[in-house]
Amino acid sequence: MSNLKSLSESLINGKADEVRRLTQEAIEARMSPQQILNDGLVLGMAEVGRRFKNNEFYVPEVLIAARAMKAGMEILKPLLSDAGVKPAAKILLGTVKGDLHDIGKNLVGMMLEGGGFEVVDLGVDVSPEKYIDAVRNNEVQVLGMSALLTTTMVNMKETISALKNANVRDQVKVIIGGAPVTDQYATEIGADGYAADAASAVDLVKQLIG
Ligand code: B1M
Repeated sequence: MSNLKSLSESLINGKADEVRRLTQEAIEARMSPQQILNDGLVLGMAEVGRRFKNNEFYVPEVLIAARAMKAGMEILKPLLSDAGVKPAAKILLGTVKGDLHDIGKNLVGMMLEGGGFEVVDLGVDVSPEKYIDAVRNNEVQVLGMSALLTTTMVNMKETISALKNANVRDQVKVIIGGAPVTDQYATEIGADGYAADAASAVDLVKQLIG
């Protein structure tokens, strides 16, 4: 157990090499990949999320911790699929049409992966048509849109209308976020939820897929 505590702590401190080494050690000690994921990596990432929410951590610390998480996940991923461990849900993520800001979206993606979800990242400048194709071609439970510009947040509404017209709106829960976006806007455009930051996005997804 103490090994997994060290693993969590190394992740929180963004020490990718340590995370890699301790993940390998935990595997060699015959711990299950799921236990290493949940009690080591995910636990550490949850603490990173908590600190970020409380302004104890800022964007650079979160990105460094997320990189350390990825280092551990690279080793665990093949073992998890061998063990048949399914991600809690699959989530589509993108920055809406006309918008090239992706730092926040990437952070949200990393935190979601840290929370045990599978993320399909569509990138930036994602048109409604691209979202629709992705919903049709992937078995996803949640569709997440990010926007940083007041001029592009309207494309969230456009996307939701397009999803309805394509008869795929009911297949996914839609969540939105980004600096100019609000809870009220989410309600107004018929999204299922809004998250103010990456850690809240993880909580929101957990709540929505119950
Ligand atoms: Co731009 N930019 N930018 N920019 N840029 C802003 C957003 C701006 C507020 C700066 C300003 O004027 N003060 C302003 C928007 C004004 C407005 O619309 N109200 C602005 C502008 C005007 C522009 C251009 C139009 C500038 C120009 O060319 N004249 C242009 C537009 C390009 C385009 O998109 N078409 C532009 C370009 C750029 C760069 C390319 C230079 C660069 C982006 C690089 C990149 O992303 N790869 C950039 C940057 C870096 C910024 C600022 C400085 C920082 C944004 C950022 O990354 N924040 C920004 C000013 C600012 O915010 N201080 C600004 C850090 C990030 C972690 O936070 O993205 O808010 P954020 O994400 C948070 C939450 O919002 C939330 O969680 C994240 C983590 O906590 N969240 C979600 C985000 N998405 C979510 C999705 C969810 C849930 C939560 O669910 C799906």
